[in-house]
Amino acid sequence: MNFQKISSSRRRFIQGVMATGALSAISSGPLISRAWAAETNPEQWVQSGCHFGAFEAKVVNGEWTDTRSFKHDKFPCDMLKAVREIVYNPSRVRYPMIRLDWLLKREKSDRSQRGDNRFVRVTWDQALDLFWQELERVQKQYGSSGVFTGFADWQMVGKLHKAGGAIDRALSMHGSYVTTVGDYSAAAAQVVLPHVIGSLEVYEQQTSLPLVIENTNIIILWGCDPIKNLQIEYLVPDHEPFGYWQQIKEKVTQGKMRVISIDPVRSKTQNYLGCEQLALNPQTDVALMLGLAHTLYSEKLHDEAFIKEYSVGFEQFLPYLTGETDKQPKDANWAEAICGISAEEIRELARQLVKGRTQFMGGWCVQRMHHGEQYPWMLVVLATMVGQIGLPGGGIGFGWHYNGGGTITSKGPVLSGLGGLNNPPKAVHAANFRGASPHIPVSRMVDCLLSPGKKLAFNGETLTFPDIKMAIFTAANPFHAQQDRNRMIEAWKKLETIIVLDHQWTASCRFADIVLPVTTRYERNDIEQFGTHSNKGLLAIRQVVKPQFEARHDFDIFTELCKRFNQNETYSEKQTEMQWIRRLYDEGRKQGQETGITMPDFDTFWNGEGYIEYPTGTPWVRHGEFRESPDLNPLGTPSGLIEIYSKTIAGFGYQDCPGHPVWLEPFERSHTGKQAESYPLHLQSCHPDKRLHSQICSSDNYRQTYAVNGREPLYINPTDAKVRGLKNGDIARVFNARGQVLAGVVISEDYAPGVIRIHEGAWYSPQEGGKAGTLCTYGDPNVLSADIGTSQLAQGPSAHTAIVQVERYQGVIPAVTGFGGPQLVQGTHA
Ligand SMILES: Nc1nc2c(c(=O)[nH]1)N[C@H]1C(S)=C(S)[C@@H](COP(=O)(O)OP(=O)(O)OC[C@H]3O[C@@H](n4cnc5c(=O)[nH]c(N)nc54)[C@H](O)[C@@H]3O)O[C@H]1N2
Ligand SMILES: Nc1nc2c(c(=O)[nH]1)N[C@H]1C(S)=C(S)[C@@H](COP(=O)(O)OP(=O)(O)OC[C@H]3O[C@@H](n4cnc5c(=O)[nH]c(N)nc54)[C@H](O)[C@@H]3O)O[C@H]1N2
Ligand SMILES: [Mo]
Repeated sequence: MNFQKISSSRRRFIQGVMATGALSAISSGPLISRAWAAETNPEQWVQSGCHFGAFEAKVVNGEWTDTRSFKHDKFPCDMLKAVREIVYNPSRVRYPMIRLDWLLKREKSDRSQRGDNRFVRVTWDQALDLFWQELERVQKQYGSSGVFTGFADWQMVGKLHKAGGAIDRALSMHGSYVTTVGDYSAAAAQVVLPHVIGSLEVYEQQTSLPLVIENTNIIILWGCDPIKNLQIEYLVPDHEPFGYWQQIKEKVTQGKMRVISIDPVRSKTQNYLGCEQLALNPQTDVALMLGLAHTLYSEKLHDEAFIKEYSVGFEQFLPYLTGETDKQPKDANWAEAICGISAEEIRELARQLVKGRTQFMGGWCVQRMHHGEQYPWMLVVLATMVGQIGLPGGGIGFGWHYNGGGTITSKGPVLSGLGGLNNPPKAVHAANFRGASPHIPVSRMVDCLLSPGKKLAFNGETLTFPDIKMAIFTAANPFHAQQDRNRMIEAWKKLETIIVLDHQWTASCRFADIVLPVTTRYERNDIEQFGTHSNKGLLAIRQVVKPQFEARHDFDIFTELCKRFNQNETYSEKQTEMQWIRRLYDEGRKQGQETGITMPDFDTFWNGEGYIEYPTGTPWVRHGEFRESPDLNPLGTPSGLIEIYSKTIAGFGYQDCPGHPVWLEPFERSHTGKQAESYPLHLQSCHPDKRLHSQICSSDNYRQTYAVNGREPLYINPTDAKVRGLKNGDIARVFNARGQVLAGVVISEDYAPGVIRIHEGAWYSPQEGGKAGTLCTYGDPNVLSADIGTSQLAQGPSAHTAIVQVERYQGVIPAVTGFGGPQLVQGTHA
């Protein structure tokens, strides 16, 4: 591959032409950072960090040439190989761009042209004038309900350069706007678990892994793949959990601990640990859990004393479990018919659960399904019946695969970051939502666009969908994240104006009207925690290379936008980038002093090693305080106890989410479920081993390390492949009534018959840009997923309720369309 050579020489050429084009509103300040010194220093290693870990970049004459992992990271992640390419790849957003027809006709543009990728390059001033004029027009014409900001939060790391903080701070000085509640990650669990166990659970620290290693006899990984998913964190990972998982692996090998993965697929974690598996049918977890609960109850193995002291509502749940209410006992035989695990295995597992110390580790994929609320709720009920919640190495947690769950949290200060203003000025436009809801559940966005004014039940509220006319996306790629691409393409036509801020030319950019180029993390200075839950230390994140092309920091873009309504100085507080970083550091240092933690002064930190490690904390047990004293440390539920039956939820009267957990058929299911005949395969769209969602998919060289024939891999069982005449490396067409994609076949015994996988985040690459129903040439699984809320309770995404058919692709194989920049149209300025 010599693309690197080509692109880097082209880059130098363009940089030469644009010598002063990349001016940012914030200068580097009076401090000379190592990164700025790079200009004069012909060769050096610069420390930086990202969601994949901390690292050092080799910079030669201002160009990033090599990457090595951070010396304090003992388990560096492979994806670091892809980060350099994020700066230098053909899909980089280079200049402010406006969609051709929008530039000519603004809000009256032909919206069916969205996706054809024809754009005109404009100056920053033109682009920001248009952005501001649109905000003004929409606020005046439609009020607050006309403007929507959706960001899914996977902005780059850094306390200062937070894309979400940057947009909120600016837009809230201009007016109000429709926002989102919940996220794609754990929407169902986030809504149901506070009713059941009093907190979100998903984003919280877990029992310290050393206590698990010491005390646990059986770990149940319930749809949970920590070895794959712990590679990335929301902040900079320290990858400490991998050391603990290595110890767990040793115990498994020595037969001193059992780990059972309940998963239709042999996960990366299972393969790493060499552990056991129960390969249940997809989407049938609640049936299996009920079978386990029924066995515990009928064999009198459940912990009656624990249930009595720490929970409410077992008596309301029991008649359902025993079949008193519906003549159907939810026993192991009943469960077998649904989940495919033999009744004997179910009974045996139930007995094992109470033999020693059992730690349930619940992942999130199973709640990203239709009726996704039932799985976390029923898992809490099962753990309650086992009776070990709050014991070291026992009980339940839903965050073991995320943000370094199970590390020991340090005693160090947690630095704040860019946020709202303390005393914000009066907004230019007063809030006026015209009777509509100011927020919508994030994955209901397309429903909202298609049916403004419609009512939506959500967690006991009734929301009215606002009539959104203008959407602004920053640090989000809705053309990856959102389900049912073809329905979404139609819904997008309802929007008069779409603005996207990104550094990669994603499908969301192709479907936008105004695209603004932002800098990557590696073109900014910042500070960030090393370890999200562990907060192990503090890391200087230094600028590796200067902003490329005309990219600007999110912060600077919004400072400039605020200039249009005279609030730029309020916005920036007249602080430069380095002044901000110093301020955030000094606040943390002060916080540290109050708790006896000594940190060097800022200059020593920044100009020195740029890394400090905090004193370690002490091991901790999740729900331990509650178990010790439920009266003094009640849960956040109405009763203060675990709610097996929730009066609150029962009171909402939702048929699709009654007062205690139940087995409910999803709207479609493989393995003898509904509609399995026409589309017999279950499609998993799990989180990728080699990406963070859609991020780094545009790193061309790295993508080639996993792509098959240039397409996203489709993992399939040998039997399913054979009956379809598929071989490794073939290009297959995957389809259902919602859409069709091409993908590259990988035959693997890891996949159970009837279960296939295409990882989420594969870039949407329409054969005919903008046309609903067209073939996706690369393999975006959200062309095939359904856009239906989990239930009236949480209205979360049901991405993993998807069945499909696969066939060998016949005919001329089309080129992949999704990568690279826009098609430049010249000289058509309105
Ligand atoms: N490498 C990497 N790590 C990541 C991310 C990433 O993009 N890349 N994203 C991060 C984010 S934002 C999130 S939200 C989390 C996501 O965390 P999760 O949603 O927990 O992760 P997934 O990998 O999608 O799925 C976990 C496991 O669920 C299993 N599973 C699928 N269907 C079923 C089923 O019907 N029953 C059972 N029992 N198991 C099933 C899958 O086979 C898989 O092994 O990961 C985080 N970590
Ligand atoms: N089928 C299916 N779909 C899913 C899921 C699934 O399991 N299956 N999982 C869902 C989950 S859990 C999640 S969290 C979502 C993730 O959905 P998203 O958060 O939309 O996914 P990302 O690919 O991380 O998109 C982030 C975008 O922000 C850009 N970006 C990064 N840093 C910055 C920055 O500092 N400034 C600006 N302006 N832009 C930046 C990146 O280049 C990228 O294009 O996807 C969801 N979609
Ligand atoms: Mo997520």
